[in-house]
Amino acid sequence: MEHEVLTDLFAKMLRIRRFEEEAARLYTEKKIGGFLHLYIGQEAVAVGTISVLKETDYVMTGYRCHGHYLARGGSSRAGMAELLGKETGCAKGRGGSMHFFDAERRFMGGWGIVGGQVPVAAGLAFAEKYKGEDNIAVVYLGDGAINIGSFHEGLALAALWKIPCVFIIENNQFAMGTPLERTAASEDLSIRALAYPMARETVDGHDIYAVRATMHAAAKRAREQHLPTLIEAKTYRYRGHSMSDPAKYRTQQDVDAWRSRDPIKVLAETMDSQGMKELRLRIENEIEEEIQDAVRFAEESPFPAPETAMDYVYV
Ligand SMILES: Cc1ncc(C[n+]2csc(CCOP(=O)(O)OP(=O)(O)O)c2C)c(N)n1
Repeated sequence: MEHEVLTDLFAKMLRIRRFEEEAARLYTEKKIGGFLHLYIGQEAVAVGTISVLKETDYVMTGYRCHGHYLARGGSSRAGMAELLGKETGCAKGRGGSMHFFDAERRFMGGWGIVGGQVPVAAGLAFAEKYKGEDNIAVVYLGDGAINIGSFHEGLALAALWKIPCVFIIENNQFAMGTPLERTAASEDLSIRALAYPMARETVDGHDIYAVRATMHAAAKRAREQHLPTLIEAKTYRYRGHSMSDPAKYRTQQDVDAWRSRDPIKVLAETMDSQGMKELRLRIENEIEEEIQDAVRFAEESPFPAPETAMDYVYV
């Protein structure tokens, strides 16, 4: 892989990791209200897939959305401010952790209802095809979303109407505290694509090279042939479902096994072995400064004024 690409992927994954580690700290200091679902461990999926998209493609995801927002180029400052409910946040402090949004970057959220984002993304893809644009829509969902009606509605229409949509199941092995084997009869989640039918792929979500190659093929299929793809990326969240989950339903050995192949650690080692250690250390410092700046910015920003509570409410 070219040095420039390697450096970019490393920086983007590290940005997400450090952003969320700081978010966890601020949460325990009670500076963030509501829920906080961390993406830590899954970074290679968002960064790898989004890295092959065009700026005009659409991206949508569920409530575990900080990683996708940052991978899409969302600002650390506006993301951190959103977590703290500040006016300067990417959703003007109205959305919080689960509802990051950045229309300029075509990042359409942050969606709290499990699977609800799937047909909405299919609609975005349909609109692009209808208008004759060559943009595609990419939507992320958890393994817990594949038994929800809206998942099947989205896929059925995408196959029927031949729309440029890529559906990515981030199989992090658990839906809250429920392991996958208690909710799905097959370990292979991509077979769900066969019913509609549409192309399907399974990829190691810790291997950013494989993730990029898989996404590249799916994006090309969508862009050039208007055909959807269902991708299952096998991954793992190192933290609990949300900050309030002590994750007692799994062993430390399981977590350590995934951590031993940590995608950020792997890329750091690759950079070092290719004579890029100095550059890696410089990037680590830059990311650290960026995240500390984002925390300061968020803490110093004002809360939305009470009289603006009804702004941006359509009905
Ligand atoms: C329709 C709906 N049902 C239930 C919930 C409550 N809920 C929130 S997260 C979650 C688990 C989803 O797990 P998964 O889709 O695997 O995503 P992950 O948290 O692993 O990223 C559930 C059941 C919800 N938000 N929406």
